[in-house]
Amino acid sequence: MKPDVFEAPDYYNLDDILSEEHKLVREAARDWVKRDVTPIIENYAQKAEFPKQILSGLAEIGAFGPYIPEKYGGAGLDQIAYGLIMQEIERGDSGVRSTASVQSSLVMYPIWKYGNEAQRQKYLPKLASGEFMGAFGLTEPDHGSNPGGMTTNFKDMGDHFLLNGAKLWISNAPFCDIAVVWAKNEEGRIHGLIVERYMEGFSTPETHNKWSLRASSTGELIFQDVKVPKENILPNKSGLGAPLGCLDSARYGIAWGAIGAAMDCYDTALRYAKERIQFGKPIAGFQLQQKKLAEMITEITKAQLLALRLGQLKNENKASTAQISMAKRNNVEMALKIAREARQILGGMGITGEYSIMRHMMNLESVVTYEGTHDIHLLITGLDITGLNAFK
Ligand code: TGC
Ligand code: FAD
Repeated sequence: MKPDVFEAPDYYNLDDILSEEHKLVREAARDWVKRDVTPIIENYAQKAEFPKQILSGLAEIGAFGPYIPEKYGGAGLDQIAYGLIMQEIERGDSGVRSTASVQSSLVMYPIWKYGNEAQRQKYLPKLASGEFMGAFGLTEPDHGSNPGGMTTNFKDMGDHFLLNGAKLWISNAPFCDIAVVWAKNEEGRIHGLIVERYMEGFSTPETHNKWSLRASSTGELIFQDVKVPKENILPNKSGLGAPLGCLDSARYGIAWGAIGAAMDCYDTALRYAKERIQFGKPIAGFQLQQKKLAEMITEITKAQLLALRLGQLKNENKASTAQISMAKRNNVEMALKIAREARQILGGMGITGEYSIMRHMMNLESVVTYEGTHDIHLLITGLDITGLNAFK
């Protein structure tokens, strides 16, 4: 792969709005990605393997629990800093950002928000340091967009719960130490349970043959009469709103992360177009290539503004689910379109692993589907503005 000479575009001088802390956090993440991620990630993607050696680095830049209070080992940062970290990591690879998103927003967040103090003390510091890795089990083979239909269930056996069922498409599953698993009790009410790797009857087979997120480890969570101690239930929230609340936090991070992937594609294409000579001049001098590049920077700038404003709303606890959906949907589609256009600017070179664009493009095909598909987010906006539910 080519040396990492990335320069981040900031067409509307958004840095002027960021605090010194935001910029410091971002620079630390950016430097780490340049040093420890981009030199190795293509090779790991080709091998379809998650680079476990980067876990300690992710913890050091605050990617595990950026907004979780410091007393639990988190970085205690605000939502904009969280977004900037996700942006920088996804600039390197969406799969690496996935690992951080799941750990922070889908595992640490529910333990912090819905867990009791003993659970917070037991798990959060270890998750923040990367000593424990977590997975989030919501999706099932027959229930993806419609998680409320889940069939994974647990029975109260007096001194423990007995958990049965299966989850599919679970990031980090093959190497997780713990999983936050959503399952129905005998009354059909959804609860979160913390399942630990050592529990008998719990297995996590890896999902192979992915063309996307190849440097991220994806698998199943299978529960066959797993005895879960009663103290492992998350006591402070139940119902479908509990997992969906975690998704709000993760989707917000993705809205920022996708900008990182788009920036990397744009920066690569711009540099290539200025250097590549055809018909006696740089291809950047042809109007058709300028149209692509000008539209890319316009869309990146709009996405940056959307994410930044959403971050301000999140900091004030005012961001609605529908506002988050709009940003996730818009920014991921923006990144996917930019990856496709940037790939064309590189001509044949664009399909090789010499450049990051094709990997970003393939990764974004998962990002546009997970955490709520492109269609589902459109319907969330549709419901919000019309008051009419088009899901069912
Ligand atoms: P619906 O009837 O609308 O809602 C059920 C209850 O939940 C409440 N609620 C929310 N609460 C908190 N936050 C939200 N975002 C919420 N959205 C809804 C709602 O008020 C209601 O509460 P109550 O008290 O009245 O019961 O539910 P529905 O069954 O009609 O489904 C709605 C729908 C389709 C929008 C939702 O289920 C959905 O978002 N589906 C998409 C599923 C999804 O996003 N799965 C992601 C799995 S995790 C993942 O992909 C990780 S990828 C790895 C990585 O991040 O990198
Ligand atoms: P389906 O729900 O079957 O949807 C198929 C198509 O139908 C989509 O185009 C969808 O938009 C459309 N559709 C569905 N319902 C409607 C409707 N009402 N109206 C109109 N169109 C509709 N899940 C987890 O729980 N944890 C994870 O860590 C996790 N990681 C993932 C990692 C990867 C790489 C991938 C690919 C997925 C991951 N997921 C995870 C699962 C992900 O959230 C689901 O794939 C996603 O929610 C969509 O579910 P599905 O794949 O079952 O598609």
